[in-house]
Amino acid sequence: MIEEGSEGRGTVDGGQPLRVGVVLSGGQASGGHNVIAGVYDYIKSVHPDSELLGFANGPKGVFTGKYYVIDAAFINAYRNTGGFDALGSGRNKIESPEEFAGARRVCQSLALDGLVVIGGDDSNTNAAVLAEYFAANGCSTRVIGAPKTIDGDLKNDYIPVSFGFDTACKTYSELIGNVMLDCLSSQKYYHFVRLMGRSASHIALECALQTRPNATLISEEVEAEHLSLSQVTHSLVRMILERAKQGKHYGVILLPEGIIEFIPEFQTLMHELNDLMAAGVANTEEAVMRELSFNNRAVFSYLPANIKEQLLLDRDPHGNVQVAKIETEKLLAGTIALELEKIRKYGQYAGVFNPQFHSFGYEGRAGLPSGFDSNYCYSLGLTAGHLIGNGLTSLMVSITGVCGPVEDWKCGGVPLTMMMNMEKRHGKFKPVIRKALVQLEGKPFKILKKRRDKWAVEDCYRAPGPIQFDGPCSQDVNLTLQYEFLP
Ligand code: FBP
Repeated sequence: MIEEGSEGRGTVDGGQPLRVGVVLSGGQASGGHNVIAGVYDYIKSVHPDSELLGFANGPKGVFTGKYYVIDAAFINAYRNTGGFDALGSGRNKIESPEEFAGARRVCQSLALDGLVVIGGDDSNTNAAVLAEYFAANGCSTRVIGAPKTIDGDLKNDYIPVSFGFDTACKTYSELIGNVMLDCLSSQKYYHFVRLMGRSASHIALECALQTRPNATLISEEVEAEHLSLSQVTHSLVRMILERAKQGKHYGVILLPEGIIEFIPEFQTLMHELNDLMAAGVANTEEAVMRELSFNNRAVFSYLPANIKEQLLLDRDPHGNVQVAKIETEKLLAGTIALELEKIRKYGQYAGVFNPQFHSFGYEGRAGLPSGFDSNYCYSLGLTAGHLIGNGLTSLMVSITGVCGPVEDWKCGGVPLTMMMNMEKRHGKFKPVIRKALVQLEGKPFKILKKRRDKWAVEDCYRAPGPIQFDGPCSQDVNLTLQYEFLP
């Protein structure tokens, strides 16, 4: 429990001890422990009496005052490890007036000079609101965000990448490469691999560039071209027929978990479902069927029972649909099988379509951080410490130049409010940090587009193998960053 204490001392870099809190927020991402280690090393370098407190189990730990004191033995046991198990994480947010007041009381009582929120877009949105609240209510605790999420969608001109993306993509690419070699050996299955990434398709795109599958669906392209489920199905069926002509009844297809929200008919349906659930309509099939508009009811009623159930799962505390639980790969394989059977009746297909399903998500969020994520996270922590030590608040740590040697990286902070736009959450428009989706004009997608026709029919599979922690490849950054930032 918290002890009563004085106000934050407002120390700046200059030799006085600092008291800082850290909190891990949202989904796990490899490297989080190194952020904490960076903050620890920084504040101890300022003064040996500086203290680091780690709030337990996400933002709830902040307003309830549940924390650990982080000493050298504690942090040394977690340096360069994956997971968020040092403190635990949580998707809870600081939302109600009581929770804001609780957070202020805790931070003031602990005399915190700063609070480092290690989180994604939603957690950093929360950090921005908290920083404003503290400033407006006489609390001198500075709030600094560190960009975390495997999804890779927290990026902009100042934030080249969120931590965890590099490790997650390398982990999934190893698994996909293994599946590809298995597929090529037996030549009897179509493997559907659903990859994590709530909205943006950065993970699917990076894994495709790494492994060269026969097909990759990119949600942003599906949305831009208004492709319906039936059009997406037809494009995959064309690829399957083309391969069948060569006697190939196998292949590997990647899809991002968020794709369902980008297919126009589902987008409209899910928006209405979100609004209904925010308005208190029960999340049962009967209840929503009574309330849905005509077109959405038609789409919903034709869905298989498992997909209906998955679409009705509770939204997360930030109002997001839990796409990680929706088995879109099974929906797609079902529509493909139906289409192939129709074509078979016309005598134009005599193949066998045997789908196998994989969903790679949680296994990529807590592995040992890649060389890049280890260095990046440690630098994020050191920089967060510096920003707090220099009296700054409401910033996200910004490190640029990350494709070059670490010695040349440029470290600083960027205002959290600069990254915000209005989005509908729980049925209401709110300011939130803008998600960075895959840019269809960007180099990574253009490279995929240029190469994918060849990959569709030929077997150009690449199995990159496990993450390297030593040797010449250990510091390689992912291809997305390389294509975006290197000539
Ligand atoms: P963050 O944005 O909090 O980093 O989480 C991202 C993510 O891993 C998504 O890719 C995935 O859809 C979601 O978390 C899964 O959430 P949960 O861990 O609550 O099942």
